[in-house]
Amino acid sequence: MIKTIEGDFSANTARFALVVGRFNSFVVDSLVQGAVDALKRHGVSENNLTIIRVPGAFEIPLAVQKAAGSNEYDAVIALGAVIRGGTPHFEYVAGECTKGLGQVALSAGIPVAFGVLTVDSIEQAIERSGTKAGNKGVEAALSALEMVSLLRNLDT
Ligand code: INI
Repeated sequence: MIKTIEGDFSANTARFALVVGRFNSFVVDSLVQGAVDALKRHGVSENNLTIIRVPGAFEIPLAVQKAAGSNEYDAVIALGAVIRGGTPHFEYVAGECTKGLGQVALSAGIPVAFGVLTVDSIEQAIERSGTKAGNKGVEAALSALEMVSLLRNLDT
């Protein structure tokens, strides 16, 4: 028989930090709303949710690293939106945010969920923040919840 180890959505006493970029807040607010709603619908209490706000996506990795190292949380959910403009700025912000979060995710010791949109247009951002392409905040929150449970199952 094949042994399978996986997580589920039952870790609803876990504590979550949501690290949120303020930039493009009209989109990011919907990601936050989706993430909070998803966690609450799975039984997570608002008392176990902390929102940490940073200026933009570039600042997200450092705040995630600090939150992950604080022993206050069981998982960290990064939420932001980088929308391509007419300048190369997008590439740098999106690249550094993604690279930084990848590094933090491996060293954090707790799950770090990636809910940062990197898109070409405002339309794509809207599509991925609660309209026809779902809500990346919901996805990130559910993956954090599942990963908390998986790590517990891997530890035992
Ligand atoms: N920050 C974002 O979160 N999204 C963006 O689309 C964005 N663009 O395109 O400029 C952005 N820039 C700000 C950046 O994250 C930093 O806050 C800023 O450079 C100060 O360090």
